[in-house]
Amino acid sequence: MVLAELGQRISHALASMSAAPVIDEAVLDACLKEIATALLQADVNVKLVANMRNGVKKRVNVEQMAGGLNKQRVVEKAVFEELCSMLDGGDSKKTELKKNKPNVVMFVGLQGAGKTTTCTKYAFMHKKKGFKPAMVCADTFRAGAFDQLKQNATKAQIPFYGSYQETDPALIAAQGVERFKEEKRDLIIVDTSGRHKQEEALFEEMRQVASAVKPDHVIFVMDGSIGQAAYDQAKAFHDSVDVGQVIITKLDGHARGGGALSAVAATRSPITFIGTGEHMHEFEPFQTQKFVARLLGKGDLGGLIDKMKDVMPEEEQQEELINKISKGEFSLRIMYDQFANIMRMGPMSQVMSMIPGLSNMMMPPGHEKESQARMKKYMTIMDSMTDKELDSTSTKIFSEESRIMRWARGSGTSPQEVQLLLEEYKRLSKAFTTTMKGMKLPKNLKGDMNPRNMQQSIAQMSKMLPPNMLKMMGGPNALQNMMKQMEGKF
Ligand SMILES: Nc1nc2c(ncn2[C@@H]2O[C@H](COP(=O)(O)OP(=O)(O)O)[C@@H](O)[C@H]2O)c(=O)[nH]1
Ligand SMILES: [Mg+2]
Repeated sequence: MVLAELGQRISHALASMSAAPVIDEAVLDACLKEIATALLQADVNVKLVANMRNGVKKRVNVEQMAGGLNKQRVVEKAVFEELCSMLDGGDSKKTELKKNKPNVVMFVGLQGAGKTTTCTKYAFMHKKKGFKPAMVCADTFRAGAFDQLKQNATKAQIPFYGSYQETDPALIAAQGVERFKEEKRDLIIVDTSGRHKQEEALFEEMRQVASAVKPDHVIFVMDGSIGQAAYDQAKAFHDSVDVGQVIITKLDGHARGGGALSAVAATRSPITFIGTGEHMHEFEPFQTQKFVARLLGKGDLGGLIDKMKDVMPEEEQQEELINKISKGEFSLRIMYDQFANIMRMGPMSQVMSMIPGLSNMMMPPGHEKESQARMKKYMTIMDSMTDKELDSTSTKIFSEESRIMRWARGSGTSPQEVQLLLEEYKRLSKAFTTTMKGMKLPKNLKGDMNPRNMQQSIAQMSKMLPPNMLKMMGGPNALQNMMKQMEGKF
């Protein structure tokens, strides 16, 4: 069962309970039974489910409770809190990195779990926070492992270490860590190998690498969609090396909610981050309450805002940008940056799924992929332009054949495709300069988000979205409705 479905079923159970004329012991039991079944089918460990059921019953005393509405709230709250405590992996302070000392972080997990990808995301995120990360490839098992790490690290501009000849993972790991300690790197990430299944050879290797590098942190990376196997797998890794935190990957796809819950229970360690896609920025800190709220269909406005804030340029740049655009100076570079922003936000469906009430109204699948592919192509063409061309605000540059040929050649596209870019540019330029005229900056984007100005900000942000994106979200009216809904919910 996918995460969204689990959430729906729990919400359904709660809703049918509150529809009952009186909430008594029997009604509560029926509701808890439905929730328990949903959790079991979502691969949550049997024992955890039993605990959760007992936990709710302990918190809720049906006899002593007042009227119906209140009862429903009390039960809802108890379920919410029990789910949160299921995900509580103990002290999260222990997972923090120290400044000004080399932090050695070792990643473990089965093959294909997403270790190498996650190492890069983790390194990249900490680099943005001011750390000096480096990556060591201690995977000598999988052919091409070093090349993959090298490629990822290069893309993220992070130093790396590895070897094509050496076959002893512990030795490479030790050499790499030593090298980067000498180079005063303060976050040294050790990527290890995996196997397709849990086998002793892998755990022995993990013990050897761990004793060679003495990691400050061991992170267990788990594919969010592995199902009932999660508990045993997490426990097996926890028993071999000192796992202190969990990262769940592929929560963008058909991930089951239960795996996350089970991994926490098995390792008694918190989930610190989640992977929500293949790209470097598709990585977010794990927040228990948000996760559970999302699971229960309460939406995740906070997450959406964080994401928007993350991709919004700094305030001054923003001001400059708006000034330029309202004066009609919409250059290709501005268009490029806008595309990059949209790409960084991930597929629209992902953003939309965070908006309450909208999760079920997704666009037909494939739609956003298409438009992303198109944007990527346009960006490639723009990559082969000179700075002067990018900063130009005139469409005249598109009338010179030699220029068009150069861009097409440089980007591996055809002159026709360059023409399409021109059309898009003209359209966006017009749309942007008209909408932006007289627009005020969403000042409160930066400050505290209370529900009222959150709504305003989203309204204003929507104006800054390219029109095709707005269309994808259902047009201005749909957006208006959405905000009304939000007002009701928060
Ligand atoms: N959709 C999605 N794919 C992911 C995510 N994390 C990793 N992957 C993909 O999973 C595959 C295996 O990842 P890799 O990092 O090589 O796994 P490793 O064997 O554990 O090092 C690759 O195709 C990744 O692009 C994620 O969060 N979402
Ligand atoms: Mg790998």
